Amino acid sequence: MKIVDAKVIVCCPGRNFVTLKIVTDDGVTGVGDATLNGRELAVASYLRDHLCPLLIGRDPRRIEDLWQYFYKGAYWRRGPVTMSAIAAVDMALWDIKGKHAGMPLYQLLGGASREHVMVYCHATGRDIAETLDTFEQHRAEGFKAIRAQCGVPGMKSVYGVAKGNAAYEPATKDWPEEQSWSTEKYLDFAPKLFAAVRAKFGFDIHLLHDVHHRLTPIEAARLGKSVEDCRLFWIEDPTPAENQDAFRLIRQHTVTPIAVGEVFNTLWDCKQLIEEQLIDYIRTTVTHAGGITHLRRIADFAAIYQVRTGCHGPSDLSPVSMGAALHFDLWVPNFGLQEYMGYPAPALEVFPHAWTFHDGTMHPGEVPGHGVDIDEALAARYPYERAYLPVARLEDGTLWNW
Ligand code: EZ4
Ligand code: CO
Repeated sequence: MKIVDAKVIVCCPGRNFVTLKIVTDDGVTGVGDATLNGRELAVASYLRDHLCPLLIGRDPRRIEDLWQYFYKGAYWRRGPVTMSAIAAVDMALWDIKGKHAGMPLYQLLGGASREHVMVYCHATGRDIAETLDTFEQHRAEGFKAIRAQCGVPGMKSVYGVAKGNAAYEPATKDWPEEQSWSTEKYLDFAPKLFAAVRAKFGFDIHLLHDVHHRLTPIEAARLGKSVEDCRLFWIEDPTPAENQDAFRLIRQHTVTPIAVGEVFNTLWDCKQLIEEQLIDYIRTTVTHAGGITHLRRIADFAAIYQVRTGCHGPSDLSPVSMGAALHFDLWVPNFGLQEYMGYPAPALEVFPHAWTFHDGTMHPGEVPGHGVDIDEALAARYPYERAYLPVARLEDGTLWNW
C-alpha cells in the first residue's frame, strides 16, 4: 500500500483554512487540518514544498514512523508551522487507517470512555446586559458550559467581543486591527461580569473566561483570588506561558482553576506546567500540537498529574480538526471539556462532517476514519483572502500581548 498523492487546499469559506488531502493507491483518501490563523500560507508552503514530496510512495499505515521521520528527521524541531504541518499529515493518516479498518477513529484509539463530549461556547456582549442575553441564548440552546467575555467601560475594543450581530471572529482582512488595553480598567471590571452571571444564572452551569495572556503573574493571582466565590470552571491564559515558572506565583494565591496551552505545539511547552501541577486543563489541539499521535502523548503525561484536557476549538481550526478532536475527546480518559465556537455556514458546506451537536454535547459519529471530508469543487469557489489577527497596545502605545 502506497501514498500516490498529497495535495494542499487553501480556501476561505467565511475564513481561511489549510487542508491536506492524502490519496493511496487503493483509492482511499484522508484529510488533515493545517490551519494556523494569520500565517496560513507558511504552513501550506511547509507542506507543499517540503513534506508532500516525501510522502509519495510511502506506506500510509506507518503513522508513527512518519511522525518521527518528519519531527526528528527535519533536524529543526517544534514551532507552530512545523507542528501544524506534521499534524495535518498525522490526521489524514489516522483518517485513512480508520477507513481501512472500517472503524471510527475513536475505536482505533481504544474506544469510547464516555457517551458524549461536553462542549462550551462563547457568550459575548459590549456590556454586561448584552453578555447576559447571549449567555441566556446559549443556555436555551442546551449548553452546559459557557465562556463569558464582555466590553470593558473606557476601552474601545476588547478580546472576545463580537462586532455587531456577527459571531466573534478575531482575524480581519488585509491588515491587523490595533486594539488598546488597560489592565486597570479590566481588573476593576471583570469580577463584576462574573458576579452578574452568577446572580442571574446561579451555579448550575459552568462559567469560563479567557484572559488571553493580558496580565502579569501577580495581576493574574489577584484576579483569580478576587473571583473565587464565583467558582469559575477555569480562567484561561491568565499570563503568557513562555516562562512556565510564572504560574507558581499564581498558584500560591488562588484556587481558581487555570487552563493554558492553545498556542503550544509540543509536550515540551507544557511539561513543567503539568509536572508541577501549575494548571488544571491543557488546551493543546490536534492541529497545532502535532496531530493525534502527539496530542495523546501530552494527554497521557497530563493524566499522571490529574491535569485534564480542555482542547481549544476555535472557528479558525477547520471542521476537520473538530472531527479529529471529538474522536480524541470521546476516547481520552482524562477528558475535561472541549471548546466549540461554531463555523460560518459556507465552511460547514465545504467540509461535510459526521459530527453532531445535541443538548450541550457533541459526538464524532460512527463513520470510518474521523468522519470529515472536503468538497474540493466547492472549496475552489472560496479562494484565500489575506487576513491577520489583531495586535494589542497599552493606552500609551506600547505593544502588548494580544
Ligand atoms: O484567540 O483562535 O480561546 N480561544 C481563543 C481564540 C484565539 C484564536 C486565535 O486564532 O483564545 O479566540
Ligand atoms: Co483562548
